[in-house]
Amino acid sequence: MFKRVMVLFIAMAVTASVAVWAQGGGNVKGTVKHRWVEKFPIVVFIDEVPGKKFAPPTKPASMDQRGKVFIPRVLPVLVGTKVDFLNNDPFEHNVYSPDHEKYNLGNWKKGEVRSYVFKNPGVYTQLCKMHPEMIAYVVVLKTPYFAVTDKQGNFTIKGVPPGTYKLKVWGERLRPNQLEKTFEVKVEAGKDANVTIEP
Ligand SMILES: [Cu+2]
Repeated sequence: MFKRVMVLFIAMAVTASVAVWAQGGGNVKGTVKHRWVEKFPIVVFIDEVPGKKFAPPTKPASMDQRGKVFIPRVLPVLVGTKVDFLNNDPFEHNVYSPDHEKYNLGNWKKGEVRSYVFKNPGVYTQLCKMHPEMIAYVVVLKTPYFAVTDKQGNFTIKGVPPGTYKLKVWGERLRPNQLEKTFEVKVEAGKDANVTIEP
């Protein structure tokens, strides 16, 4: 009887760990400590997984415009992702970026959508010619392993394959030397790797 229970236990344990592995790894969880994090969200991301390229999502990401505000203010996407720019204000908006290859999507009214496919990694500032106070950022990354901080600076990057990685951060209030810093994290299947990041 005891033996049979043990066998059953071992079988259950093996099944559980295989199931965890099949789900694709662990989570990177933590907090970014920065004085401006409440107002200005920070992107935490795995910069590179050597030898791996990732297919962009088939579903577009989106950035809205409401009350003369881009929502979200900071939008991280995997390189190759299409972003739909919406307008939910009862007046026209424009979206352009002065960065990298530069673009201007024109002006459009409520309910219409203009899209852009981000083919190069980097940070693209989003501006509106009509409302100079409007600003947002599309952060184009090389891996799909990224997250944005909440008002307390907390973040979770889900489903990271087991391994050791270098995390990086991007935020509009971070200085160039802070953007260069890397933070090592070891991910194990089915577990949370906890990190505290002080850029
Ligand atoms: Cu506008």
